[in-house]
Amino acid sequence: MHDAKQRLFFALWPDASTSGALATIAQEVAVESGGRATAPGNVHLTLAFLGDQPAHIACDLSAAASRISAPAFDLVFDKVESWRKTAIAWAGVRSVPPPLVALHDSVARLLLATEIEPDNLPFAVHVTLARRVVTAVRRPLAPPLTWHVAAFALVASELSSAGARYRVLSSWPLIGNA
Ligand code: 2AM
Repeated sequence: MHDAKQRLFFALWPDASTSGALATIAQEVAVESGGRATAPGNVHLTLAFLGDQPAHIACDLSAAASRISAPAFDLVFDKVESWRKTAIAWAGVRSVPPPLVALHDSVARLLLATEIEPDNLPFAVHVTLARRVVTAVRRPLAPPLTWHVAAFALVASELSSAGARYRVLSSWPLIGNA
């Protein structure tokens, strides 16, 4: 039987208020850098990019991800920078909270157990704000933006003529979430 492919990634997906705040910053940074702002509903932080996978894999991944037990944490975005190679501008954190590293490690172990090879790039904690930037950006984000991370998600990237649209397939709460 034909098994369609899905382009999948694990991500931290912001709540509506954080998403709105990041989208506003994305608009400012797009103007500043000459890039194109990330669409407001697409703002996220990638934990692991899985690429094209057979559609049935999402079920296996969801079952495995539901067994991850990790604490909630705060992410304080306090800088905006850009990468020349990929021409993206992004929001980042000076201090990476240990629970984020632990969650990333748990997801990496899950992928190993599922025999999926994510890309081997080191985990660079960033939220993409704008693409195709032409002017470099490197400045503090003032005031900083605090995102209370209360869940992580499995997301599908769907390409259309209007660009990529991300759809949360499942999400799992982190412990200690009020
Ligand atoms: P980003 O995290 O820098 O924005 C879905 O494509 C998400 O996975 C995007 O957020 C994207 O970049 C991230 N990603 C990581 N590695 C990728 C790759 N090799 N190809 C496409 N997207 C990738």
